[in-house]
Amino acid sequence: MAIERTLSIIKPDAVAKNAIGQIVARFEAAGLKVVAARLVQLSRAEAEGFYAVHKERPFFNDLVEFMISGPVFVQVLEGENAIAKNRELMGATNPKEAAPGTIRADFAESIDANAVHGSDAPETAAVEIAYFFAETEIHSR
Ligand code: RTP
Ligand code: MG
Repeated sequence: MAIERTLSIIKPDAVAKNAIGQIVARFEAAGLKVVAARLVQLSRAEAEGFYAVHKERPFFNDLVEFMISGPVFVQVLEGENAIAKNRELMGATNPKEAAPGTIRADFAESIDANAVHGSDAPETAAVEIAYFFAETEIHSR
């Protein structure tokens, strides 16, 4: 299986709950390595740019407001099948539908405040990683 990289964001709700460490521990326990990380307060323009694919969706403004409501923890995760593995660990977008034991089932409150983001495909992972990190800031090991 291919070694992949994916962008993970621990969203403002989970950061505010002091759950960064618990969530990162789940990634590490599943064999994903944190190869880059930074705590960042997104500007409105940065959040709008990151979620530009959702610009026309009815939830776009709420999503941007939420993503700038406090600092987020952005990371690059690396490992076998990292994109799908991360999505599996995250659980469904709506925490009410997320499987027991997933991050969203355990840490998310609502479809808006849903604890984590994860890239959904290799192409989006590459774009999202480059949105936050220079190649010199990513340390495979
Ligand atoms: P993410 O991009 O954050 O990893 O989440 P996702 O792939 O599971 O969901 P996506 O469809 O990409 O939507 C991005 C984020 O927008 C919010 N959302 N709200 N109110 C709604 O119907 C609705 N749908 C999506 C969620 O916070 C979701 O994570
Ligand atoms: Mg998405």
